Amino acid sequence: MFNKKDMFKVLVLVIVFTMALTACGTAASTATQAPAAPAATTAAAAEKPFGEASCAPNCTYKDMVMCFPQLGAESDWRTADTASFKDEAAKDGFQLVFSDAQQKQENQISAVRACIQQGVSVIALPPVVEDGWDAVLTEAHNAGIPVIVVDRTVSADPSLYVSHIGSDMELEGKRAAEEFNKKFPDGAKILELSGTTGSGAAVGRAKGFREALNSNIEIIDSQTGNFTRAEALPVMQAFLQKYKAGTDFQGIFIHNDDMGIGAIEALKAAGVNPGDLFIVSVDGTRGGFQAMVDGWFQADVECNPLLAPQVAEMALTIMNGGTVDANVLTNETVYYPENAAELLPTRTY
Ligand code: GYE
Repeated sequence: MFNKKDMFKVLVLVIVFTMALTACGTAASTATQAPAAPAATTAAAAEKPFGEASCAPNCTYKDMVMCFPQLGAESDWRTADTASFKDEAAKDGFQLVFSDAQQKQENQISAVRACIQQGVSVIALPPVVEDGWDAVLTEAHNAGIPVIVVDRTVSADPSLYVSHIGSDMELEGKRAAEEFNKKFPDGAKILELSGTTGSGAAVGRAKGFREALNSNIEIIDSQTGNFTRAEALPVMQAFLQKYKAGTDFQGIFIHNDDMGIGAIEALKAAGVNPGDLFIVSVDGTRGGFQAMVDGWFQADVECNPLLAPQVAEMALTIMNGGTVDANVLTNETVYYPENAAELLPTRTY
């Protein structure tokens, strides 16, 4: 019925028809896919790492505004920590939004809220206490602002912040306990002067201390001195009213050097030679080293306040869309009176 010429015509027609259909199909599918485009954009946005800034992947420190709602100025450790952040900002050239919460959580929360309002690039939060951060961390998260928890820890869900950088407070407590275990193999009675109630530093140190302390060493009393010299002094005085140094207790675990210095003052004022007791402190500040040189502290567990270089580097990585570790712990040691005099001049805080 069909000759070759007709066959050719049919073939051409079929091809043309198919092409038209395909074109229509493409047009049609483009049309039907059009509403799907935003979905594709949403998917891409969801894949974007949390906290990535619009300058990514080329953000520099000049693009960074870091909020640092410091918790207070209660100790030499804190002073050094504040200086570390201010120096780092000056060195790197990022803007630091600094505030001092005077050890009050509500002040820190207000400072964080102000930073969210301001639209900072990152919040480095040193939480005064562990609990009560969920609401404000959620607000920061909803605003797309990454939070790095610095120094002390929070009890909030880890999905609400990007990372934690700081010391292993439990390990510090364990290290202190080991000093007592070595000193008192036959057991002893001791006191504890602890840090701010509910703070990650105090909770962690107390926990690690108790976990590692030999069962023949009894903590007969534990009171907070809120990490300050001024508050530790009356607490030590009250201890001395209740317990006789040397008889009722042979040692004191003190959660930071400032409280240790306050306690030494109280001991001396009461006519007790602090060197007759076994005192172990935490931080490793110049004041702590001096107390070892003077013979008052028998060991000082290091806690390093110079956290800003790591925090700044991590913040920039986050802004550039990079991945970071969820928990970065500081490498630390224990210092002893033996070489305290030699090391004191090298101490920067
Ligand atoms: O040990 C103490 C300061 O949170 C690790 O706070 C910090 C502690 C430090 O007041 O001196």
